[in-house]
Amino acid sequence: MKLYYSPLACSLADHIALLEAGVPFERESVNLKTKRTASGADFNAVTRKGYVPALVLDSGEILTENIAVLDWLATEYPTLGIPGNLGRTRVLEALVFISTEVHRSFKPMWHASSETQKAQAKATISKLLDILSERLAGNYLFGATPSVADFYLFVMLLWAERYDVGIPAPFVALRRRMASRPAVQAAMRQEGLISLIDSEANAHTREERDHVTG
Ligand SMILES: N[C@@H](CCC(=O)N[C@@H](CS)C(=O)NCC(=O)O)C(=O)O
Repeated sequence: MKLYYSPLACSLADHIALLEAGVPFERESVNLKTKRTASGADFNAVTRKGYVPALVLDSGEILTENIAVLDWLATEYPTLGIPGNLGRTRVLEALVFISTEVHRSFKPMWHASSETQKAQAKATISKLLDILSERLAGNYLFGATPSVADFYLFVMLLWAERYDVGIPAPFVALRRRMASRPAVQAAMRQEGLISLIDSEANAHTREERDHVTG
């Protein structure tokens, strides 16, 4: 398996998922402006869509679209999903909300937009994250362990921090919790992003220690 990704792009969710699953995979970064991969290949030849994530399966088939890639990963490696009757549907429901509502709402932040449009986008994202936080069922969206939906959400929470978007308090805690996970730290290190979460991960470790010893 090979993941095409770009640092801090939505493909970080898939990168984390692969590391959480503990499966062997290759990865190659893509310059999204030039559409060249790190080895100099033409990324448009991998997928004409020209965007990440793209996951090349061992069969040679190529999966694109984050919802589909994350759903495939959770089906293939069930620890990345949630069990039960409606388990897969609930994860899909969250993935679709994160992709088509939250992710899409960030677009004015990196396209030429007025300050008013950016302020409107921030208010929309805060409201959407607020709605999503209402379904938090434990330490993570669906309970005690994270699913692929949490990995995608985590990327949105990193973007929120970068663009100064207000997020609900439970998601500040979730971002910290995620930042302290070894797979998340490994993915961030591999993408050259570890400095973004150093303080969060340390804060979480401090909280845990104070909780245990306090
Ligand atoms: N519909 C795609 C969109 C993915 C997407 O927006 N990828 C961004 C990074 S987060 C990208 O590669 N943008 C570069 C481009 O579109 O040229 C999906 O949901 O996977």
